[in-house]
Amino acid sequence: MKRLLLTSALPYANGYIHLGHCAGAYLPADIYARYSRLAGKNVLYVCGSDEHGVAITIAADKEKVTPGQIIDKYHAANKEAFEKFGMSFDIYSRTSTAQHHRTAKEFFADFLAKGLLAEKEEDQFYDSRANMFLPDRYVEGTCPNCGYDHARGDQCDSCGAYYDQLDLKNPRSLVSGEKPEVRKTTHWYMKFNELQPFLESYIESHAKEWKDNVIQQTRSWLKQGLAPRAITRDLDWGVKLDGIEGLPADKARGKALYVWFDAVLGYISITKEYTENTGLPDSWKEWWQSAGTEYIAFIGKDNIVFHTLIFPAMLHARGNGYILPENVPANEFLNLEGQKFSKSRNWSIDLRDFCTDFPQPQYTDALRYTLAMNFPESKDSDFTWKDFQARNNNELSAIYGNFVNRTLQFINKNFGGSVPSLPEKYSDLNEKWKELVLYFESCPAGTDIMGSLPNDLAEYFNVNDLTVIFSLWAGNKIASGLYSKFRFRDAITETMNIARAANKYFNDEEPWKTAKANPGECAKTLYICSQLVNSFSILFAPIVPNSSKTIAKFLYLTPVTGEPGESAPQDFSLWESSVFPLLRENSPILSPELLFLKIEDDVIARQVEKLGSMGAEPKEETDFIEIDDFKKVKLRIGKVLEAANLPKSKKLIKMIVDIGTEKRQVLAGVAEYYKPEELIGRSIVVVANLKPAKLMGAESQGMMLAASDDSGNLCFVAPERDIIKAGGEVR
Ligand code: B3M
Ligand code: ZN
Repeated sequence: MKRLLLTSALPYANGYIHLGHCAGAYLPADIYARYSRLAGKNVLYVCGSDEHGVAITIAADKEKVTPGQIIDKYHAANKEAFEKFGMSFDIYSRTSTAQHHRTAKEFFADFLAKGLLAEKEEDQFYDSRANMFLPDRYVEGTCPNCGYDHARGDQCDSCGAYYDQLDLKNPRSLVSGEKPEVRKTTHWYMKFNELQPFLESYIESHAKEWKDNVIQQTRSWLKQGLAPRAITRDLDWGVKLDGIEGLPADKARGKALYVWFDAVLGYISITKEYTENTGLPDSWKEWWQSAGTEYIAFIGKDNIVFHTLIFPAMLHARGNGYILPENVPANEFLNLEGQKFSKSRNWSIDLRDFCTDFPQPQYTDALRYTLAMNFPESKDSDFTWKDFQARNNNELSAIYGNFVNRTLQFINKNFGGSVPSLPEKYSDLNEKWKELVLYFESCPAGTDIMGSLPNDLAEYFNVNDLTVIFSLWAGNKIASGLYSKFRFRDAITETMNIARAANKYFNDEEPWKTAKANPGECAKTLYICSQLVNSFSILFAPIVPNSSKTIAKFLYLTPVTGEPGESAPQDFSLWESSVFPLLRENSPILSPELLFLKIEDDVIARQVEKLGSMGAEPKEETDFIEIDDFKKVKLRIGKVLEAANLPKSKKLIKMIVDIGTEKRQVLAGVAEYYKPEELIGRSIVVVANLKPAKLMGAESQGMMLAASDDSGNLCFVAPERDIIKAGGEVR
């Protein structure tokens, strides 16, 4: 049986998980894991907390505790919240374990021995009071471009300029407040450039199946060309470099691995922990080093290149038969009531707060369903409380819950609380049902399925029976196909459509009439309905597992919801078998309670009120300006005549630009995104009336417009057609 290895991005243990995280990398993976287990796959679903890097140390500074306290607090809280949310991890561990540190160091040592790491000396700010080098997020000062006084170490939040840390004016250490000195430090750079050809063919070999957003972003990185990247930091927190073979102790002192280098290896170290726990310590290799395993990495869009390029490069460079992700189905971002999630503005819903306010499992299900129906699969999407209410009341409750409830109520009232026994006429209904499904299976695409139905089946079933069994069979199949393409929203819509068909069946059969007029027919109807209820407990399990457990209780069955350790026979697809009748005649049925209670308006209103209650800032768009304000900025088309890297700067490119009336020297912080040669001859939009500024000793007589996003992409803004001469006005 094929093994399926699933991972979700390891969340930083520096804050609480919110619904945006859930919709990005966690719930899709859980739904997929549950679906795959139900479909008979041998699944291992691995996750854990990412506990290193400045994300952790900054949180510790802010809360005035140690990094160790930060990770313990948030690891425990997030683990618990995930459990309540029904995440079916096989293991949820963390990166602070000895196993993890060992694993990460092994990779580093291996790359060092293979000559894949280059040692480089560079200048960096050093806080002599705090005795530490200052990573970019730990310094602030005056922007060398616009003069903004709280610019970060490598980037100005006010004007967007990128610069070298050392160009910052009046630098201040955020640790001690002192002016840092400049010291030399050594770092190890991984030669990702040497792996470019391999990565190109890896990515292109998957270009057809992978999602568009994932392929586009990855290709654009490859197009820029991969550069060597520093994989170490001067940091007192993380995987330390001590005790690594081939690395002298004095060089290792004070250094830790860059968090991304160790974090992705967490997937492997946590798998090792899992197999150790099961008593087969070596069997992690079956998951990571065997062609019989398919590996899927679930993430949010801000983590794409780390999973499509960096991690695959590391796995490939390590050799040893390590497998690579077969797919990286990254989601876009979920917004909340039309705005970005923001903890500082209290514009967020933390999972643990949700679980406190809605402790009953049916609401967890309603949240899972609502998030899933709004997954940002191909573009950013939105969660609103109103939608949550509507999805619960109008879909889960009114369609799915209603069908389950009316069926089981009816059986309790009219059939003494057990699956109706079939009358003589329908004694072979199970056989005929199977024949019918086999017939559906045998029809080539495009067949008029009902029109060419064999006579015996057409006479045996009435048109309502045929329609509902067909809906079950087709919905099951279509949903499977959609799940395997990671199209969860559509898969779930299909599933709900089967429940819609089931309600229609109940209505059309009018069992309340046949109960007296034709009891045999009534028994058949409710027999079929009870089979559907049971099948729904399987088909809805990946999405709303708690409801499936409740149905199992009504039917006196052991619940099977795609969780680890459930005793399903290996290689048996319960999912596929759910198109057949599985419940036996006369098996007992409990008098049901409602699966989903309606959610009232006041409950929703209270939640909406909570949002932003700690002083939300106005939305970005509401900060209007007058047209005359805009006109103050003179935008012109500039043609790049010359371009060269500015000596001693990693980020700046110096260009001579023709803006029609004159030639200007313009500096732009884009060296990480463009090669100078690429820019010569291009038309780019220039701010022509910006005061000249000095950057690294050179004068910049203008600014070029560029666009950037949260994923680290940046590109120039250029006219859509190259027909405008230099000097052309942009309005
Ligand atoms: N912790 C970043 C994040 O939480 C990072 C992911 C690591 S995946 C190996 O978005
Ligand atoms: Zn600035």
